[in-house]
Amino acid sequence: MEKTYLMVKPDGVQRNLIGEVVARFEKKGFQLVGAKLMNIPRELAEEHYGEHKERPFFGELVDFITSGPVFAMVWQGENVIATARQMMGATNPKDAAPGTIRGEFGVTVGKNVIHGSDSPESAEREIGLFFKQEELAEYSKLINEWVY
Ligand code: RTP
Ligand code: MG
Repeated sequence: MEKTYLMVKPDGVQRNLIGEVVARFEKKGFQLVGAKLMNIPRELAEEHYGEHKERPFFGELVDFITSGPVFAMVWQGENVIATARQMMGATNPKDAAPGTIRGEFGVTVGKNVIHGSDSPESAEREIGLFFKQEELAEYSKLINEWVY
């Protein structure tokens, strides 16, 4: 089953949006397989956002993501990577469609509430950065026949 890495960013945690975000993915029909509240060490943040190392906002991005606890999660389900990105909305909340997480709860691109892996390669890499294999749960009945 496809898996993705999702994370409520420090702004979302401070604004008490963890439950709202989790509820959306649960109600959609995806399964939570790993979750933890944590502070991201600076080196991990730099590695996670390594693709943006040369961008002018890199320092700010790392400062922000390490500024308070994040809620790190792994979710699974059919097409969960792409569907989660759609449910999150565009990177900049001003362009995010109404009904999406960033469209409903964000205002600025820097504080856009949630992170989600953007490809199967990113998902595998990011899950590996944030979770050990034994931190991921397995469901004995993987398929909910009322969803699939
Ligand atoms: P994310 O990685 O956080 O899920 O967001 P994304 O794929 O939609 O966007 P990405 O291009 O990967 O950018 C990562 C995060 O960097 C911040 N950003 N700031 N100041 C700026 O112009 C700017 N551009 C991007 C955003 O918080 C974005 O989520
Ligand atoms: Mg990204």
